[in-house]
Amino acid sequence: MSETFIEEATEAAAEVAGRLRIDRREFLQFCAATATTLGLSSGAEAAIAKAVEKAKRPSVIWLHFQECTGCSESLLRAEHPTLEKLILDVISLDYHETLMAAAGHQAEAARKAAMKANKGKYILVVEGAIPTKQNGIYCKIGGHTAIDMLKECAADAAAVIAIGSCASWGGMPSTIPSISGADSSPTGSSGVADVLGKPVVTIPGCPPNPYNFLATAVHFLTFGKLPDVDQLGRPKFAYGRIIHEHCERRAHFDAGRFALAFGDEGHRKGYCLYKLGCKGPETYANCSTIGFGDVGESNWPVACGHPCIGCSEKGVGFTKPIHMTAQLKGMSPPASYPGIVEQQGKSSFASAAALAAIAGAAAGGAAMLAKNLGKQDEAQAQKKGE
Ligand code: FSX
Ligand code: SF4
Ligand code: F3S
Repeated sequence: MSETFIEEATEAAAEVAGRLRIDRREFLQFCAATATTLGLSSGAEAAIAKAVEKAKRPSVIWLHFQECTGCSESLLRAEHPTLEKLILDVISLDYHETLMAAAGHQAEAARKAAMKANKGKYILVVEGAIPTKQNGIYCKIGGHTAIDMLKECAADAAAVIAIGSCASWGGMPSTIPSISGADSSPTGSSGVADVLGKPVVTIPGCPPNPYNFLATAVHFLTFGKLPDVDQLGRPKFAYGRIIHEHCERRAHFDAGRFALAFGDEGHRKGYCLYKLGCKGPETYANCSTIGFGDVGESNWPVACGHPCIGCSEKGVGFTKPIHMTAQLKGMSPPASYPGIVEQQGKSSFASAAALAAIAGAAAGGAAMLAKNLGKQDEAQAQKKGE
C-alpha cells in the first residue's frame, strides 16, 4: 500500500468520522474488518474508506413479506461500532415499511417516487418469504399481493438481494407441518428467486449476520458490483465454508469428546455439540468466524452452548429435527489444525486427518471420524458394565 493511499484513506476516515460523529479509529477498524470479512487483500480497507467517504449512496428499497422482522432488527440492534449509523450512511434507505415515518398512501407514494427517481439503479432488498398459494392472497400490502409487489419492484432494480432465510428459500414460514400430511407450507411460502424465476443474491440466516449484509453493500459501493456468489446465490466470502471447519469446539469433535445431554459434564466443559444435533457439519456460513450480534468475541449459537440448527441452510434449518445428528460433509481440515509434524514429534489425530485429506484419502478419514464418534459411547458402555 503506498503512503499516498494511506494518507488518502486517513483523510477519508476523518471525513466520515466527522460526518457520523464516530471515532476515526473506530471507522478505520470497521473498514479493516469489512475488508477481512470480504476476504480482500491488504490495502482494500483504504479503498473501502474512500468509497464510503464519497457517500454516493445507492438507493435501497426494502420490502417485508412473511417474516418476523428479525433481519432488520439484527441490523439495527448492534451498538458497537454504531453499525446502524454505518448502514444508513452506506446506503440510502428510501423505502422500509417498519422504519419509515410514512404510512398508508404516503408510504405507497414514497415507494413509487423512489422507484421512479432511481429507475434501473436501486438495490431491492427483500425480507421475508412470498406466499404463493391461492394467487398470493395471504400477504397483501397497500392492496397488492407480495407476488405483484415483488415483481413490480424487481423489474427496475439494478440488483436484488434476498435477506434472511425466508426470502432466500422460504425459511421458517415454508416449514411443512409434520402432522397434516401436507406437502408444502399452508401458504406456499417461497423464496425470491423462485417467484422471480431468476437467480438473486441471497444472505440466508434467521436472522443473518448483519455484517454479511453490510459487507455486501460495501462491496457494491466500492467495486460497483455485488460480490461473487455460489450456486445458491450466497456471497462466497460468507458462505464458502462449513461452520464445522472453524468451530472452536472442533478439537473436541476430533478427539471424540461430546456433550450427550444439556447440562451434563461434557456440556459444562464445552465439548462438541454434534450428538445434541449440531448442524455445523452441514451448514455453510461464517457464524463461527465472525461471531454474531456485535456484542463480543465468540458470540454465536454454539459458543453459547446451543447446537447450530442450520438456520441458514435450505433442507437443514426448519426441516431436520433439531436433535437429529448432522450429515458430515466435506471434512477438510480447518486452518487452526496443528502442523503435520507436531513439535513434540508425535502425530495427532488432527494431523493424521490433515494428511488424509491432502492425500485425498477421504475413506480413511471418514473411518477415523466414525471411530472417534463411537469412542465416547464405548467408554460409557464399558463404564456401565463395570
Ligand atoms: Fe425473521 Fe427476517 Fe428469520 Fe425470516 O430474518 S429472523 S423469520 S430469516 O425474514 O425476519
Ligand atoms: Fe462445532 Fe457443531 Fe462441529 Fe461440534 S459439530 S465442532 S459444536 S460445529
Ligand atoms: Fe444459524 Fe447455525 Fe449460524 S443456527 S446463526 S447457521 S450457527
